[in-house]
Amino acid sequence: MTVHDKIALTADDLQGDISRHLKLSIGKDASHASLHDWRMALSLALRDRVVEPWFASTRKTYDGKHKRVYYLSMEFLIGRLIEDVTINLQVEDMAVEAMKALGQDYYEVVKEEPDAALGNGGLGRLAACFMDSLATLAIPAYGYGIRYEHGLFEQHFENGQQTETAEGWLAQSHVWEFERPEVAYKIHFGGYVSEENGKANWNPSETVLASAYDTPVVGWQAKWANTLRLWAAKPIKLFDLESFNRGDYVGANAPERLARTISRVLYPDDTTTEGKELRLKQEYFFTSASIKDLLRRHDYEGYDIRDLHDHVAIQLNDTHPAIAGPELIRLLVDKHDFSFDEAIDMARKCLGYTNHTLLPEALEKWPADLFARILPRHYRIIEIIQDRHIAATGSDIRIIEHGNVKMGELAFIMAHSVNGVSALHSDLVKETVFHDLNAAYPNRILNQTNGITPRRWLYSCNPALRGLITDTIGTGWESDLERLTDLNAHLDDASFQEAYRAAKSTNKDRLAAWLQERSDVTLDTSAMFDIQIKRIHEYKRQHLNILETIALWNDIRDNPNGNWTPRVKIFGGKAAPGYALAKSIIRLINDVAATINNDPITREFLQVVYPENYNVSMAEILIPASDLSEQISTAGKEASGTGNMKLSLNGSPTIGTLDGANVEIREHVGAENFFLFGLTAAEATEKRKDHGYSRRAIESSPKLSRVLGQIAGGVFSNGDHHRYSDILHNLYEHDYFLVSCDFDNYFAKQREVDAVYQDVTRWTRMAAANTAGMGWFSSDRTIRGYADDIWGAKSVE
Ligand code: HBZ
Repeated sequence: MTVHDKIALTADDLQGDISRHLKLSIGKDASHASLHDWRMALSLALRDRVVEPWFASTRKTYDGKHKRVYYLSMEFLIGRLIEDVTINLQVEDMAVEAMKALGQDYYEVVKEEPDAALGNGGLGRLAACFMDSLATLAIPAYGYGIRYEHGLFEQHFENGQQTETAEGWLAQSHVWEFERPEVAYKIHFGGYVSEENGKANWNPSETVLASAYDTPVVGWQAKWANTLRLWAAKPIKLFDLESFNRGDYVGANAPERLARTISRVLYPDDTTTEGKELRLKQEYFFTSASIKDLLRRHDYEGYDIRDLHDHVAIQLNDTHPAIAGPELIRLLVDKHDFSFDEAIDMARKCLGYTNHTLLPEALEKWPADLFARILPRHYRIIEIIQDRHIAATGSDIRIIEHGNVKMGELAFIMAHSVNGVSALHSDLVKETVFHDLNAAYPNRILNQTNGITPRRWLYSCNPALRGLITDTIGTGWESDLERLTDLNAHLDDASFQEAYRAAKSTNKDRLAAWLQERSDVTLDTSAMFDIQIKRIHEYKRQHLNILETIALWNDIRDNPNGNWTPRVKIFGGKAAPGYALAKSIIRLINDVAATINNDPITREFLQVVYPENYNVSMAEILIPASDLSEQISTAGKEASGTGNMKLSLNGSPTIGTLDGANVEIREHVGAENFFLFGLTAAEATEKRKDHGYSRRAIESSPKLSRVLGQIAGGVFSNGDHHRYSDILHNLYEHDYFLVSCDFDNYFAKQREVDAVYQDVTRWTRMAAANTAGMGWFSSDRTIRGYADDIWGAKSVE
């Protein structure tokens, strides 16, 4: 049976469904329908086809009594859904045909869909890739998160500086979801705890409703579908009629406003903690609703609460849902007569915790008094967890310390398994942040190197390369990505190489056309497209890249007749609104772009572009068009990276440090196909002990000294000597991220890149070897690892 038989679909059917939805669901006549209306109609017609596999999966899980995975994440960065669904259902051609018959361009309609940007970066996108793989592998699973009214802010540049405006994806109806008004839980905050008949009784001061919205997530070829259940906060009482009748119309709406605030905005907070009360409430809100929901399902299916761990695996995506431990214990003790020891033991059997960062400032901590005020019962439970932990292990690691509740320690102690997200990161987790807890609980830490879904990050975003791969090695690689190694036999084949280059140039043309239309910027598509796309952060070192760009510009100006390799440096990414230094880096990039792009001497060799508002949809255009992938973080600081995987898979060799998953990428694609530079993690740690290292490194590098002198001299800031004093001061006096120490090495490696790029055959071989070597980085492999090593969950065949 083909996937089309299974979902009973032909292009005619689809066309009929679209017309029917346009008329009956949207209430529009074809002659008056807008692009938006057509999108709604197409989406609804596609959604119809997801429902059958979705129901079938639910039934099979229920009938087979299969264990379910619950993936708790503050973020799901899913992006657009139309193509995701047409591709998983394998109906893209049909959709194109059906829309054409209706006088519409499918691709225009696709572009009209706003991104569901319910995440900041890697962590949120990883959750979305995991949902795709869980469905593809037919592992019964729920993703649980928050239905933010406003996703990640929109980024604009004003005079080169980042400004932010609210994102509004829910301003129009989100047709992919099903509202579940009957699935709602009361979530409490504040108040006090009393004792009744020896039982604790929480008397909260504030209560909101968590109301469920379900989006089906269909896997490859519609074999299986799971649910993404997002919680929206609503008031328990919609409206204060008493106030209204008194004429207090604003006051009448207060209950609604207060409750809604909880699911109003995504914290625009990549890697630094935000010590806000509202954020703690958000975390408890969605975690509590999710735990209550899975307990209700367990009970509904007639299972004994004492067997919970046989049916339920809960994964914590970072510490944001770490309150799951105390919440589950609370419900087991206060509502189900478990003893504390029994409840702690049960919670631990159900919970796994994934760590995504070593940066101390990113490990969540809450002021103990705030925590105790908002969650008084949980605070007491955490004290008990801590006591039992100390009694059982003799460890002197505490969860509550120096007036803070430390969520990393809580998550670690409450989970049966703690994992890092790349081999290097997991080793560093053992050696650094959780050194002592690792000693207290040996073997608890393991590694699951991140992965990416090849359906979205190759098949969907790169039709040109998809076609070549299938022509060369046949189908099947989409769900068995390691089959890409079959490409190795063709790497030196001239016709394969030519076709590989043709695919890349199609993608570069597509990017150039997009940029021309969007920002009236013209790209030289014969130049190397050198791309750095990720959140802006000191440790990711976009400033290293832009400093190198300035040094290259200097060299070209000094010798305009040299044999230069034309490059377009492309940046994409947002800075957290409160992160001043990251914002300065953005401004510097834009200032440098303005200067360099207007230099007639260097223009044909060097261009810098930075399209505003980088998001998933933009990544889908940039990644396939990339020639060179910049993965230049300070070694030891990037937990894994996943953009590095997407770029390499799409035929873009990496220039990078031995950091995060770069280490494993290099092993898989071959050291000869990777441009390595920079200090190692161990060398970086040593270097920091070497007092005055940055100033010395700068003074011993004529190129870097010249560049920093130009910035200080106002070359890129209209003579303003102070605009970048924050960056300069940091580099000279502190430079924790070792930009100065890695600069010369990076510059030299870039010149090696230039030379290799001119050797077209060699470069093509390298690029294709990257594609061929990246099969292991499919998130299908990652999810199998979690299922086997952590969840004890099985694929339903
Ligand atoms: O998680 C990222 C890591 O930096 C990256 O190396 C890794 O590949 C990826 C997936 O494992 N971490 C994040 O994206 N973190 C956040 O976005 C974040 C969001 C809110 C916070 C803290 C971190 O409060």
